[in-house]
Amino acid sequence: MFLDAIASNCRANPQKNAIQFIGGEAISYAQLAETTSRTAHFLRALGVEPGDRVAVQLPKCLPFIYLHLAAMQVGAVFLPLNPGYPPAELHYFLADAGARLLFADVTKQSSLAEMISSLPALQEAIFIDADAHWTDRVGSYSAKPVSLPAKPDQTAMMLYTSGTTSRPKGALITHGNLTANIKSLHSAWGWRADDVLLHALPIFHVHGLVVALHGALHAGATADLLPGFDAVAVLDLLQSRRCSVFMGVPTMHRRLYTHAAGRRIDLSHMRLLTSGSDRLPDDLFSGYQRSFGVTLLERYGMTETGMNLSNPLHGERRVGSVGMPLPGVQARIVDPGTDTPLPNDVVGEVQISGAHVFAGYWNQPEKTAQAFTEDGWLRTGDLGSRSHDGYFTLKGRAKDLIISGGMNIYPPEVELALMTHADVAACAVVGCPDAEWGELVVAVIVPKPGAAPDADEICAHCRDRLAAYKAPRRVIFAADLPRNALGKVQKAVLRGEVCY
Ligand code: MCA
Repeated sequence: MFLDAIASNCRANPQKNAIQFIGGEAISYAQLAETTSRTAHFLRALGVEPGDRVAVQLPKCLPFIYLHLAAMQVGAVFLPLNPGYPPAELHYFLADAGARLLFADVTKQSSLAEMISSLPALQEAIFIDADAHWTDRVGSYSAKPVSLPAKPDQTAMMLYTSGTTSRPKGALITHGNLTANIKSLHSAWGWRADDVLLHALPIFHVHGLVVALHGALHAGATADLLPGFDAVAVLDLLQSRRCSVFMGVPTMHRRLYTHAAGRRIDLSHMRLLTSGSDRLPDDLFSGYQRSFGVTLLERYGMTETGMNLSNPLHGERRVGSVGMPLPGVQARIVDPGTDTPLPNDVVGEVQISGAHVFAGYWNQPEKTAQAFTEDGWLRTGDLGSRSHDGYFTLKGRAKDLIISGGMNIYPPEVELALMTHADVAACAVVGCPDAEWGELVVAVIVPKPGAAPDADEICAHCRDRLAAYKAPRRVIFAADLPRNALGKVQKAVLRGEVCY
């Protein structure tokens, strides 16, 4: 299991740095093992049992990482939550998950107090100063690992993904899923113990947590953590020759490329630079080669699966393609109506199977059943084709989804928030192409008769209910929306009208 690999790295190289916060604290593998175990005993003392959901809404900090590993060590289900969720959104996740414990930032204590009191399953909310020494809090607990060895089919984490027709669903990721994914990436990307990962991603998503951080810890490598992404700092660190691996979303790579402003900056010492979470634009792929002397490795994953497809470490990294199935992953292109496999070069739905594919959605047997074909393949909802030599290319989405800065935003969620505004009679949310962000959220609003809503106020209304990244960047007022004969908004027509 993934946790066993970390434990063996701790035994093999206890003094080596596991995690180094740039400009801050560094911890060795021995300290990681010891404090994780103390945290696990702390959780046990709080009454956490296997299967309990332990929610964590913290910034990128060491306590987050200890709580993550410790929750998994005691067989609990780790539930990471975006620190940007306002109380209303957080309430939904905590209530839906039936979280037993919440760890949140001390600065949120007063704003969350009322919301927390309305959650019967939540036994305790613990507010943490992310900058304080975590060891002070857990130092009195045993440093011996809690011996509750995880079984492969036991849920390790629950990650919420939004739906096109429903509220967000908790995807259940098992210990077996995590292990399959990390072993596959270890071999495909050649992770090495002497790698140094420069980590600038958020750690509440699959990308930053499961692909990047787990990757480094599983390899016995060192993860250099930045609290957030800053193009100047990242480019300096990449040039410093200290790091060998960097993983980003296209918006990050765009900002690095823009910052280089045509200068030739040699990053060819980097062993691996990956791009994912959204499509990598062709001009960025070639611009990177020209400016930095490196070829980005584009790959494709999902919250429900972790990583599925990847361009090769050695061999052709094909522009516009997300590569081939990773070891242990099966991928096929099918007719989405019949689930029948299609020939090469024909566009259909990408479907995936393998030991890395999640166990289902929390408390949603119907949605789980809909997610899989009769013969057990996961329907990704992404459209793509496969070339004669096995490279997959994504061609669009069957689902109504916006990807902005690598974050998935489901228009129905934003529309639901907009519809609670007193002046909104009807609305539709679409993604418009944007060079930096990939897509930007644009809301088209039909005001109620006599109402004269203000665009800024509409955005503020959304931010009270949803994380800021989901709020519209542009609001357009219209007399009506283009609809088909059944009254359904024609989003493709709308995009044609409002995107420029
Ligand atoms: C920040 N803002 C955003 C986003 N991020 N708006 C839309 N989309 C976003 N992704 C808002 C902020 O709230 C702020 O609004 C304004 O944009 C400008 O913020 P800025 O400081 O420029 O942004 P940032 O803090 O630098 O963040 C940009 C970012 C970040 C670094 C690209 O979004 C990021 O870390 N993205 C990575 C997401 C990721 O890890 N995705 C993986 C999902 P205001 O100022 O008005 O408040 S997992 C996944 O997709 C699968 C499994 C996979 O394959 O990886």
